[in-house]
Amino acid sequence: MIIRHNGLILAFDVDWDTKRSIVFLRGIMDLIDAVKVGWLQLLNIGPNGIKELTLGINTYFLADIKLGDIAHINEYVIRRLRDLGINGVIMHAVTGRENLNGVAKLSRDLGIDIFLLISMSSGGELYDLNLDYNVKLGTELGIAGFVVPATKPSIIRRVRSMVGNNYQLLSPGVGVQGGKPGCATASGADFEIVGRSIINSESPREVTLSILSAIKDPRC
Ligand code: O7M
Repeated sequence: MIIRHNGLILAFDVDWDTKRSIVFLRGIMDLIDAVKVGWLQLLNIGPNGIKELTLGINTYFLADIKLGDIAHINEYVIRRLRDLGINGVIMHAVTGRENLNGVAKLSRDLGIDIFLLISMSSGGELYDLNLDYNVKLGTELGIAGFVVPATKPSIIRRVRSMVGNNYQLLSPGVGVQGGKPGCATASGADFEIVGRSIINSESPREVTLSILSAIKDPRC
């Protein structure tokens, strides 16, 4: 479970080296609740670089590789990510129960949170056609929460009404993709996920503060 202080997760989609990454993160760490890393880190600084980040910055690290393979591969990846200091992992719901069952149990045993992707901020029409099925699947698997798009507030409201307060809802698509800061929170999300609006800004701290003020007084 991600501890909520601010309601904001940084999508850290950068190809920077670890030194530059750590300096940047230290500048805004007090404003964000978790750092989402993924393919950009894996392909640029590699697993050892990710480990350096998780050792260098004291926060919750969410791995977004949208994992979605057969059970045996999923389980290997989860174990390796745990060794790198990762706390939570985003997985595709679309692979179905058989591929998710074992990994959900393994993750609980290892203390890793699974967040299931059940809709997408762009496209994702097959997900949206099967929303109820995937939400129910997630609740039966005993995962930590769901990824729901800030660009589709009606989906956030629907998922929140289905799962109550027992699951965390993480919402990407804020800013560059069109989601208005604060709207996902107003619709029922626990965390808004923001990347480029912060990372590409000349003054990341000021932008982050203005997003936080929208999250504190959430509306669409
Ligand atoms: O704020 P952005 O648009 O620069 O970044 C959005 C991040 O959220 C980026 O890291 C995407 O991979 C991720 N994301 C989406 O944009 N849309 C989705 O439907 C799902 C995700 C995702 O899984 O984020 C947790």
